[in-house]
Amino acid sequence: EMTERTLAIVKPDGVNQKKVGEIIRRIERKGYDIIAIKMLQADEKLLRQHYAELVGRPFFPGLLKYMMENEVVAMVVEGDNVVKGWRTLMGTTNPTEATPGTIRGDFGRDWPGDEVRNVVHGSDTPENAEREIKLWFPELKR
Ligand code: YYY
Ligand code: MG
Repeated sequence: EMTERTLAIVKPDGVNQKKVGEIIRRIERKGYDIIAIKMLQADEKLLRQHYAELVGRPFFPGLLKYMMENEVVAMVVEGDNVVKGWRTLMGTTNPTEATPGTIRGDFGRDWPGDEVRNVVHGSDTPENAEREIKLWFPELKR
């Protein structure tokens, strides 16, 4: 097994729907360790770095607006194969396709013509996880 870390974020719609506790419960039930956690208002500078590869995409302005419409809860989560495992708990990007029982399948929304509201973020590779953790938790020294 590979112990690794990932960046998990409860997005503004997760906070608005009061799903923070439910999401943390699922992380802990899976046996992962939350090694850092904070609530913060993301700003445009942070989000442009976080989503650097998506900045030119047509949906990016909507994504920015969505990610800034409330505070978010950011977490560093540690465990065996947690990068892939957290994405399994999240479900697929598009909530209408996400499997029931996943966070996005249970709590996500995708109204036609509106932006994807998919409740949570998770890093897609261990390398991106380390990059994102540095960005969101510069104060974390381990
Ligand atoms: O990693 P994940 O969040 O599942 O998807 P990404 O492809 O990295 O896109 C990040 C974020 O952008 C996604 O969670 C919603 C939004 N988005 C979108 O609104 N429309 C798309 N066609 C693709 C992504
Ligand atoms: Mg992604």
